[in-house]
Amino acid sequence: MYYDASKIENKWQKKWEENKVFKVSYDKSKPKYYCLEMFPYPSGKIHMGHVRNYAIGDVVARFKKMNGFNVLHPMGWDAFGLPAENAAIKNKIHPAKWTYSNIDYMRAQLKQLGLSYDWDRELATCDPEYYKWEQLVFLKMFEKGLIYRKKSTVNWCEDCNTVLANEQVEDGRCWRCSSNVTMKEINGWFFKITDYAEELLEYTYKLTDWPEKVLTMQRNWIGKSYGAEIDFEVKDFEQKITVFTTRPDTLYGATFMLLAPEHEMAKELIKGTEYEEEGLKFINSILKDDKISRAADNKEKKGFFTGRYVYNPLTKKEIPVYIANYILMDYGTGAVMAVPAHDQRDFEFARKYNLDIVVVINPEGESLNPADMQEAYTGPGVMINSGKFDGITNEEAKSKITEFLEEENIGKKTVNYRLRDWGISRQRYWGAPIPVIHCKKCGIVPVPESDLPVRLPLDVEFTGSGNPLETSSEFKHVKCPLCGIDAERETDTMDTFVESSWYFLRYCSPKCDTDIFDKTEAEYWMNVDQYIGGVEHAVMHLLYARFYTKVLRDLGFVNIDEPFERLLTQGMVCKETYSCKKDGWLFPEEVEDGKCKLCGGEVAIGRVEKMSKSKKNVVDPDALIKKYGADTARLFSLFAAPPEKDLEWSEQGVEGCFRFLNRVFRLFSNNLELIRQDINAADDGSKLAKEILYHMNVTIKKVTSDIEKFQLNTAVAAIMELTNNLYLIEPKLSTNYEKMLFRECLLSMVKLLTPFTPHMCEELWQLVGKSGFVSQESWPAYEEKYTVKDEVTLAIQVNGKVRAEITLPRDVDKDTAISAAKGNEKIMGYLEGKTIVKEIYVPQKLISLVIK
Ligand code: OVT
Ligand code: ZN
Repeated sequence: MYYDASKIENKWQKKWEENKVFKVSYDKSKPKYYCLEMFPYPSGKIHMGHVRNYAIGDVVARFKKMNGFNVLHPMGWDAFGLPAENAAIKNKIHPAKWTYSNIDYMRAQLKQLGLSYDWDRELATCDPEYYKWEQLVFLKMFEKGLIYRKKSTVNWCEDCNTVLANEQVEDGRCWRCSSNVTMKEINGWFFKITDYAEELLEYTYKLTDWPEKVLTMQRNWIGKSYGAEIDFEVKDFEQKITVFTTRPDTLYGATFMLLAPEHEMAKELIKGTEYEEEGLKFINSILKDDKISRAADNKEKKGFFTGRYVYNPLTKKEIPVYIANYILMDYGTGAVMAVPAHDQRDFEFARKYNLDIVVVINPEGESLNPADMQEAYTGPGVMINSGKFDGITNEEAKSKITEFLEEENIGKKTVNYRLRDWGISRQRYWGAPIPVIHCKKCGIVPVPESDLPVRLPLDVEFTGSGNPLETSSEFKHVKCPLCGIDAERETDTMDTFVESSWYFLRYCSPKCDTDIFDKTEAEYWMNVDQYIGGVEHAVMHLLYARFYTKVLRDLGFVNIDEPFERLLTQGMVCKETYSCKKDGWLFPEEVEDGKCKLCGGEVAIGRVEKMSKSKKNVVDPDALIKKYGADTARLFSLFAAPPEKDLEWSEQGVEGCFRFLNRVFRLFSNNLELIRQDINAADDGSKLAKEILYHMNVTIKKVTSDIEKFQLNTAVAAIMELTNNLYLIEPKLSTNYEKMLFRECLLSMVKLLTPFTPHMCEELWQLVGKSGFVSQESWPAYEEKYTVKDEVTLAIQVNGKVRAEITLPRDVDKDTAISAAKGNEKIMGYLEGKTIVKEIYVPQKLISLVIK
């Protein structure tokens, strides 16, 4: 009998499925636990990142189930998105077909991993039965004023006649045709997430079981800042320009003003002047650049003088107005008071265009001279050159100057957020259609609820040019629901992050066809008790899901404020890379004796990097499972590193896990006779029995608390240690009582291992003659009293040197300990012919004898 992983795994996967072992249903009488892993994009095949994510989730789900919880552990598919459409263009396969065949393949892979999902709850977001509810929510949000349309700039490829997602722009060129990407203004739909900025921020302080790192990232993304809005009058011009600044303390140092090229006043100020022609050229040239590179710190600062001046409201001086590439409309008002002495980018700009630099804050005990400054001074200090505010600290000046501006009616205190509204429009086919109709007479008309879902048409061409939805006349041409004239359906689809913003709610009652979800069931299951996924979703997905949950709450669909109680962000799966000068990245099999097999050149053993196809350091889960089995794949993913840390792939590590499972299997098969009999013996006071009790209880205690703390790697290590100890104990077994405890310990060990390597554990459970599934057994209990060893090993010193060790009862008294030490054979040798002058006993540590 040997450990035949693939046979065992197929057998138990089938049995779990046949017996619906992981099916769950709403049951108010039981405590619930909702364990959720981020659902995958059906991109083709699973990768090791998935294996790790889902193995971690499975340990938690199985552990909670064995602890008596009614565990909701669902799985589904984040099925819309660009890859399906790219495949359609490249391989002439319909996105739906591509997606569903990937789902079939990946579902089979996940089943091979033995994950404890309730597959009856599986959903795919591209199913109209799913997205129709999203369309309903869209209508409700629209009605409530939470959705609006506005113009925004997108990446545009002229040749493909299409909008490009950021990831489709490679070095400023189109991924498909390599022509230059330009920026274009188009209309799109926006969710008013900014309405929730304050609440989203506030709750980051209440999510106590989220990683602090993620909370910080969310807070930075929301980016709340206090500051002031200040009006600047324009010389010889009607309109004022309002700036937002977080540094009102530096207002006296504002020596010029900068406008974003998009700012409405940029064109206004130059209209009809000698600056107009060149100015427009400048604006257009900047708008071609994407915003990220425009605002990059190392980007050259470019400006255009408008010929206009504004008055600094405090110094009353005329200061020039420039249009500048690095000013964006996204923050504040798109107009900036430039303070070169105290802002680095403004400093660089001032130096380049020879503009005044006026210091208004001196560092404590220092006096800055603009001519000598190498960079802006952005630290704290004492005010100068600031009229009546001289001499106070700049922190004080912040509020004092703001108050003054309010009194004088030239400014006001404001709160600003970095967070922008969520642009959800995609000019794409493979997404949930936005349920509105454009009518020449009535304007924007929501699709009547009774007409939902607005289904994606299937008669669409994928040429790579334009939005495929535009080519479906059946889809596009409709009658206006209000007035009946010919109208056009909206052809934008929604960002896939909309689907992933509420799938966890749909899992509560995925088949419900009368509502977005069954309210009673959602109330029972929510919140998600444990959410697990990659840290790349720390900001957008998690923020969107939190926002959408709050929106659903305010629309009366749910009664919760936050979706995810506890969050675990897992680390990356990484592996060593290889490369040579000539051929670049190499597959490990292209390397032999440190040389490249292709060119014979020297191979550089590269850094450990996140697995990726391009770096050729990928390990394919299929191959791994084929060679070692799913239990080994799972165990390695869990054992090799703590979940939140990066995991470095190691073939030896995998081998080690495989050997361990074989060792466990052998321990059972070697002792089959013993463990199959139900021994019942009374405590015979045996020492070995105590040892078994100790190891068993200590391990149960450690594994239990480790899993609760997500220290899954150390939990596995504890079980490995137990295995070693049982191997040492086994040959010493003699009394019936010892055998009984040994058997009990083995049974507990199977249970402890079940969340990690469930297939082998089911097999062992059956092997020892148990019926039913160990997956449905209850978690082993331990008794605290057995977790303290009642014997301790003490060192015996003679004249300060350790000469022997002795094992004695933990609570042994001094006299007994010392006479036991004197009676020790080795020690007796040292004592011969000498006199003891001092006897010291340090309980549980040592006995020290001083002799002469
Ligand atoms: C894998 C994790 C993900 C996520 C989950 C699903 C990868 C961690 C990064 N549908 C969305 C999604 O992310 C989720 C939705 C809720 C928004 C690697 C990558 C390298 C592994 C690799 C190997 C070979 C080739 C390529 C990569 N990661 N760690 N290691 N879907 O399908 O992408 O964060 O929690 O599982 O991922 S998903
Ligand atoms: Zn109409």
